Amino acid sequence: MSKLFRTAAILGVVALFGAGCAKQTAQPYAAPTAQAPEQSTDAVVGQTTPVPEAVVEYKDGTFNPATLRVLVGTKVTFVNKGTKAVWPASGMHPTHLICPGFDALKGLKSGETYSYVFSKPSECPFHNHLAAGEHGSIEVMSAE
Ligand SMILES: [Cu+2]
Repeated sequence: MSKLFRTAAILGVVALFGAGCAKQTAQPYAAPTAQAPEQSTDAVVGQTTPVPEAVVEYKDGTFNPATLRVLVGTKVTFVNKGTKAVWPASGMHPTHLICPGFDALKGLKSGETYSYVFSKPSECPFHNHLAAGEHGSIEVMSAE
C-alpha cells in the first residue's frame, strides 16, 4: 500500500511540476514581444551638432528656462508670453556690460521678441531691466 501511495505522490508531484512547466512554456507566446525603443534621428543629431537656436519664454515675472547652456553661435530668442513687459539684458544691472550687446534696449510688450546671437564662450547672467530681481543665466560654451 505504501508503494502505491508513493507512486501516487510522485505522479501528483510530476503532474504539478508538469503543469508548472506547461504554464511557463506557454508564457513566452502570450507575453507581448518587447519592442526596441525607436530612436529619433533628430535626437541623435541634436546630441552631436550645435543647437542653432534656443528660446526663453518670459511670463509675468518668470523666465523659462531661467538657466540654459548653449553653444557659441546660438541665437537665443526671448519671447514675452505674459502681460507684463520684459526688457532682457545682460548683467550687471544697470550697466549691462558683462556680455556687451546682449540688451534688448527696450521693454518687450506681450507677444514681442528679442534675439541675440552669442558669439563667444562666456557666462551671461541676464535680468529684466524693468524688474531687475527677475533674472536668469546663459552659459555659452565653446563648440570644441
Ligand atoms: Cu538692467
